[in-house]
Formats: sequence, C-alpha cells, structure tokens
Amino acid sequence: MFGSILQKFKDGFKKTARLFSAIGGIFSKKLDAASIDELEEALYGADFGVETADEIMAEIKKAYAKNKELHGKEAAEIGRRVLAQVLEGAAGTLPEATANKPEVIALVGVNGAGKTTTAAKLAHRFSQNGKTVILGACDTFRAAANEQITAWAERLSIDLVPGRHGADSAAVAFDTVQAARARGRDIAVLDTAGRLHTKSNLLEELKKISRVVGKLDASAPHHRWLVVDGTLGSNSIEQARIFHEAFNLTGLVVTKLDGTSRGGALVGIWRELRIPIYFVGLGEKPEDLQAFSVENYVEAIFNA
Ligand SMILES: Nc1nc2c(ncn2[C@@H]2O[C@H](COP(=O)(O)OP(=O)(O)OP(=O)(O)O)[C@@H](O)[C@H]2O)c(=O)[nH]1
Ligand SMILES: [Mg+2]
Repeated sequence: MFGSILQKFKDGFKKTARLFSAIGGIFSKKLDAASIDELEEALYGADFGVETADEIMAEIKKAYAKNKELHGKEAAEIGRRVLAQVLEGAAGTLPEATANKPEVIALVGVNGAGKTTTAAKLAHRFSQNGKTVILGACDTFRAAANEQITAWAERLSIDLVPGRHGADSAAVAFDTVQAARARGRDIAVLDTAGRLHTKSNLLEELKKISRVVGKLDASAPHHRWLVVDGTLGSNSIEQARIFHEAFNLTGLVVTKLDGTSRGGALVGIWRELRIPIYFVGLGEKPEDLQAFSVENYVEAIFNA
C-alpha cells in the first residue's frame, strides 16, 4: 500500500525527480565542487525558495567540508532530512469521521488552477472511501463551467447541484449545502469560479458564498482550500497570500506536480503562510490525486 503511493508520487514527480537525475546523477557518485554547484543550481531552479535551498546547501557543504569523500547518496539523505524539517507539520489530514454533516469544502483559486478537476477528483476519492458526496457547480462565471463539472459528475456517478451561467454563485452554494442536508450526504464540495486574484469581485463573490453557506451552518464552509498550480513558482506564493487574506484559507491543494521540474513552490507557501497541504494533483485522471505526505515528497525529490 505505502509502496504504491510512493511509486505514484515518484511517477507523478517524474520531471522534478528527473531534474536531479539529469544533472549528471549527482546522487549516484562521490560529490565534488562541480556537482555541488550543479545541485545548488537545481535547487534554485526547482523553486524551493532561496532560504530553503540555502539551508539544504549549507548542510551538504558542511558535511562535504568534513568529509571530502561524501557520497551523493549521503547528500540526498541530508537533503531529505533538511527538507522534511522545513515541511514538518505541512501535511494536512482530514479526520476519518467527519464532524459536520455535511462537511463543506470550498475550492478557490485563479482560473486554470485545477479547481474543477480537483473537485471531481476529491468527490471520487471520498466516495471510493465510502463517503456520500455532493458537488456544487458554483462557477456561474465561465460559460462552459457547468457542462464541465456535469460531465465529471456523470462520469463518476457523483450527485451534483448544477449552476447556470450568470446565476448567483452563492445561491448555488446554498442550494448545494441544503441538498446535502436533505439527502443526508457526508461531504459537499463546492467548485467556484476562477478569475485573476487581482480582481476584487472574485474575492467578494467568494466571501458571499462563505456568508450565505454560513446561514445554514455557522461553521461552514469548514474547509477553504486554495487550489494552486504547482508549476507557477513564486507566483503561487503571491496568490496564496492574497486568497488567504480574503478568505482565511484552511488548506491547499497543489496541482500539476506531474508536469513540472519546478515543484518546490509549495515549500515557500508553507514557510510563509503555514497553510497545510492536503492533496497534490499528479495528473488529469480522477485517481491522480494523492494525499500530501512530507515523507513521500522529500523521497520523490531526493530520489537518489
Ligand atoms: N497534468 C495535470 N493537469 C491538471 C491537473 N489538475 C488539473 N489539470 C488540468 O488543468 C486544466 C485546468 O483545470 P480546471 O480544473 O478546469 O481548472 P479550474 O481552476 O477549474 O479553471 P477555471 O474554471 O477556468 O477557473 C485542465 O486541462 C485540467 O485537466 C494535474 O494535477 N495535473
Ligand atoms: Mg473550473
């Protein structure tokens, strides 16, 4: 079980992992000054952020100064250890037994981040785990949004409260939570519209969704997760900052980590905002959503 998740992580992070193996197999031979430089460059290039890259390199250089025979494998081990320390506590976990009925999860983020895909993947995952789920098509902004999520819901046999282009997204959110209650569903996942995070009307719309859902259950939406494109580097930190300010985020889902050699930005977000990472997207298929695990992540990155 654990093995296959790790493999999926490794497969998903192929490009990130390849970044390290492509630079001359640093981890498979003795270190030297040149490979230390290469490693440093790779760490910066992968968007871990200067602080984290520096901390990793400082430890590796210290070990190398003490032992000029240091093997790449040992350097990878140091990398894993330092990165795991930086990410300590970063993995969010949902309790097995949900506290609220329904437990409301609102997904927010800029356009194209992967919200709709993630909503479908989450619904699929929860229902595979024996939970009853309902999806709310609260993106009433983009013309084809309702069709997109409806197609997912049909394909995965998930209950959906549809939206309509131009309708009030908060009303759809309200109807979804109400329907979840009436039908005794465990979890309601709200897909929302994406727009540039610099557009305040999006943030206002999200706040309204929150307020309106709060009329049914004062503590809802219980989870306010930012879906962020993991390939965007430091841009994603900026997005996280803005959404967090407006929406008091409780978690992150980092998507598209399968297609990037720069999968390190989540480290910077964690460092700055301390928002736990619940899931990572490692592809476009329903099952390509993995619970985030620090151990798996550092193992996939420092894939010696
Ligand atoms: N490779 C890969 N592609 C992904 C992943 N998650 C989403 N995508 C793709 O990213 C694109 C955008 O995904 P959507 O789910 O439509 O994004 P969105 O945030 O809902 O976009 P808007 O509704 O326009 O705001 C689609 O082509 C998805 O298939 C992932 O983890 N890996
Ligand atoms: Mg969408």
